[in-house]
Amino acid sequence: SLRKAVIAGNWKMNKNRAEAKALIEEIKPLVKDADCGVIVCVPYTNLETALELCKGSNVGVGAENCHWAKSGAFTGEISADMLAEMGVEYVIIGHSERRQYFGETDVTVNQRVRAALDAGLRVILCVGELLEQREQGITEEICAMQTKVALQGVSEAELERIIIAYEPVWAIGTGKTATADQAEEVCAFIRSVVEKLYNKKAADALTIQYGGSMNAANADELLSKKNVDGGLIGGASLKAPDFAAIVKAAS
Ligand code: 3PY
Repeated sequence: SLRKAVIAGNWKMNKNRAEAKALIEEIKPLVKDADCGVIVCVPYTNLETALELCKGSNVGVGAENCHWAKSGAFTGEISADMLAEMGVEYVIIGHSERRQYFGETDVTVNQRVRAALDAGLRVILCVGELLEQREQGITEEICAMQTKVALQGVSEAELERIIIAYEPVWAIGTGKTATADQAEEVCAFIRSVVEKLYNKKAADALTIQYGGSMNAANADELLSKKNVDGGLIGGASLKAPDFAAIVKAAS
């Protein structure tokens, strides 16, 4: 890739506090010389622990979602301002599990992206097609629509705080990985969508990750592609040696 890669772990709903502490303590020395960005996105309950342990290191800390309102009667939700105030730097928005199980739509994804940017956060924005959509031949239409709606009202300057993660839904938690060519094809397509929305310079500077069962065994090939600028890592981010191997592949 032409751009510096970013490897981000998406822990999902895993790890209690003690486990989080142990995992981060194991990850830190393994990735300290990484020549790529390294981020761990952890459950809300582990953010304070992660921030404390990652302070002064090359490991950034992210949350896995945020609400779009600044505050209010939204029982159970966490605002972008609350995350920023803690010192959190990144937030994943629009992961397919949120779209599938929690009613997330392109519109609410856009609202959350706006809130995160307004709070000063950096966003890992997830887009990707379902298996039936790929089979119907509408992968590009779906990814273009998700990207365009999510970026509505986002300025070129703000785009610098966004990473897009292309995550084909059929490759998430299934153990199925897109081939490197499939990943490259869609990441390049998403970059072309961003170029049309903004310009070539902005599109060339944008980090576009692949996500969906990226692991220590397949990372090298996926990351060798010129439009794949890193990965959003599910299961393999829960084991320090595996996560570190992916970081090494990206360095
Ligand atoms: C996966 O690899 O399963 C992911 O969902 C990464 O976000």
